[in-house]
Amino acid sequence: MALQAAALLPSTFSFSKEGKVGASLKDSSLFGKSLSDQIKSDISSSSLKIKRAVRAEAVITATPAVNRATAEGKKTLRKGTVVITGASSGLGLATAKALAETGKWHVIMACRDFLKAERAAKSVGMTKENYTIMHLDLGSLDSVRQFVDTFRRSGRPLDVLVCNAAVYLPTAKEPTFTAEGFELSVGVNHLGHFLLARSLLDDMNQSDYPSKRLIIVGSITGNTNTLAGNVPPKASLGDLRGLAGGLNGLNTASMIDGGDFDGAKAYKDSKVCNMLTMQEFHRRYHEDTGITFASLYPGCIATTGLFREHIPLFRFLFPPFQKYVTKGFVSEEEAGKRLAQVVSDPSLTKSGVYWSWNKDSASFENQLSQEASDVEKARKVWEISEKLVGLA
Ligand code: LMG
Ligand code: NDP
Ligand code: PMR
Repeated sequence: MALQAAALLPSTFSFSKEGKVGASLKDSSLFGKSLSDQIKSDISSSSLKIKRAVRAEAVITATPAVNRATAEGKKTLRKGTVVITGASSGLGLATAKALAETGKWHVIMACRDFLKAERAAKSVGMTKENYTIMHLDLGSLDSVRQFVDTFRRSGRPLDVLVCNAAVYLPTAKEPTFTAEGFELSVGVNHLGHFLLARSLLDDMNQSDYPSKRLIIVGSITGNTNTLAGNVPPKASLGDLRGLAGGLNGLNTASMIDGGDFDGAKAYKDSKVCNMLTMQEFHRRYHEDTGITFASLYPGCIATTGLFREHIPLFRFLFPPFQKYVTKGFVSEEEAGKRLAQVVSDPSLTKSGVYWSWNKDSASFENQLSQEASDVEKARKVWEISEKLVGLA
């Protein structure tokens, strides 16, 4: 499917590839210094602005102008390109729809099931010029690498990446594994996205779009500073011994903390990794790239496919429970609008932030739990993850 999809795309390979190699993150002098030296709080915003202006100038010579002059001489923003993983259902689909219908975005739906994605896009009324489906199975690192290659060959710039796809396996008694042998929940939700985001950062850095963003979907249930995060089993990464061992369940545990397999905990742990990863990206790259790194909890979207593996009684009771008891329920449509705001709203450009929404659907910067904001743990998760996915 991926190859078929790639074959249909315009072949601007040599141009875009040259451009990308020329300005690669690794090659850039901006990235010459040690990455662990990135945490600097005392940089004045004016020096940042100058840096960005210089960079923007450098990029504009290599890529098409971001603003197109209209007849009246007014500048309009070109259409942005956003990649959304898991856009074939639930939050991802609702976000794809919300962005596509503004006419300001071309959505790359990065999905493991091509036909399901096509049907989903049609079912919500998305029109052909506003989306492209590209194959991505986050449970296979080869597939992630192939996706990156297919995307590059499309010749499109990358302006925003949304890491949204996830699996939740609350009833599984035994762990299942990705192609590389990582426990599936952490393998798909965290490690697949980690490789994807790291690989595409370079591409995003070269885009001339004025507000580039990397968004990772987090959750309240990974945050133990909330009631929802205290429903057992609670997230906890421990000393990361299972992750360091590769989560293969053979010579090492399948759980990050080294404990026995628990599907609900594995999911919550993976969300903690997502939120830690977003902050580590921020610390390492925000200052030099100007890219916004953010995560969010869009509300409890109790009707999505996320709960497909749960028992029928749970699926029946969960939506009314969230609607009438916790009042944390949001519809897929509302949640999609929230994530679309994080993608494109001019007021949500702050980096390193975890967004949530209040009862009136107004966004606010929320507090992460102690573990989900642990700087040292974020660095360790990053370093172990880059070894596991073959980046270090
Ligand atoms: C694990 O169970 C599962 O084992 C795992 O597979 C995975 O799903 C994981 O986090 C996900 O959860 C943990 C367990 C917590 O959660 C439960 O599902 C227990 C629900 C027990 C609720 C008691 C209410 C009894 C009412 C009967 C009707 C069914 C209602 C179902 C509600 C839908 C599901 C949310 O188990 C515990 O350890 C128990 C401790 C829980 C306490 C929390 C305390 C708070 C109190 C508050 C109020 C709410 C009342 C709920 C009433 C709901 C009525 C619709
Ligand atoms: P859905 O199950 O509806 O959507 C998940 C998407 O991920 C699907 O498109 C699914 O594809 C895709 N996916 C699963 N595995 C893979 C894989 N190996 N490779 C590529 N794509 C894959 O769930 P939601 O919309 O609820 O979840 C979206 C995000 O929102 C998740 O990150 C979740 O953690 C988060 N979230 C959800 C909440 C909720 O209440 N629902 C609350 C807080 C956060 P396919 O269609 O083929 O199955
Ligand atoms: Mg939870 C008090 C508010 C609240 C909120 C906002 C959520 C969100 N939940 C809340 C409370 C409770 N939940 C309470 C009091 C209970 C015990 C009755 C409870 C139970 C519960 C279960 C069994 N909740 C769940 C489950 C799941 O299987 C879901 C889960 O943990 O998946 C990992 C879940 C969720 N509750 C939420 C949200 C957003 C979920 C979906 C999980 C996610 O995507 O993070």
